[in-house]
Amino acid sequence: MKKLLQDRVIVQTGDITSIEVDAIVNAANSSLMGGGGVDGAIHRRGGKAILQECKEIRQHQYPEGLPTGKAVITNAGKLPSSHIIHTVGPVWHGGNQDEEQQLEAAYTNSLSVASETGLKTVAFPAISTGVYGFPKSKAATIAYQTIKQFLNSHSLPREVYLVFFSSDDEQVFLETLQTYNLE
Ligand code: AR6
Repeated sequence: MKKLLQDRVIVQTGDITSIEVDAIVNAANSSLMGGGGVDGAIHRRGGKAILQECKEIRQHQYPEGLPTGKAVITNAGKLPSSHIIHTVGPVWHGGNQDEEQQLEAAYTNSLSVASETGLKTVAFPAISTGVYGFPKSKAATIAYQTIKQFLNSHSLPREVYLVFFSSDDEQVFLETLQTYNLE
């Protein structure tokens, strides 16, 4: 575990579905109907109430699906966190299809939803770095710089947790920050 940015960013390894924060972020897909990876784990452990609210959002707000880079908030069902912020990261196609800007948007829009809802603590998984194939080191740079920029101009959320599923992934993230002198 490591704290950065005057302790407002906490980097750790673990299962994000076990974390008690105001909101955990879901690396969802546009359907908002669940899937594999962290999305599957959240819906499995959180139960039906989350899916029910996702269905309502699809019906009333996003009939075509949640566009890549956008974010919406729901209840967290049986999970220990209070809310879920669902966002859709980009699928990695090699880097020439706006993937970097879309990943940045996924982080910024998730943080904006948290801030507007008055949330103090938010936990992110490494969006797009699993099934969607975004290179981990590149994603680390974008995630950290985007969060840093947001926190510099907003008092909420007060703390952002970056939760990696393996200590190897946490290491890649921390080494990337060191390599590019981003801390
Ligand atoms: N806690 C923390 N991190 C996790 C967990 C967990 N419980 N489970 C996986 N990760 P992914 P994506 C890490 O594939 O790349 C789904 O099918 C994982 O090791 O969950 O954005 C959705 O429905 C990786 O580092 O999300 C979409 O269709 C990171 O979370 C698609 O996958 C993201 O991996 C989204 O793909």
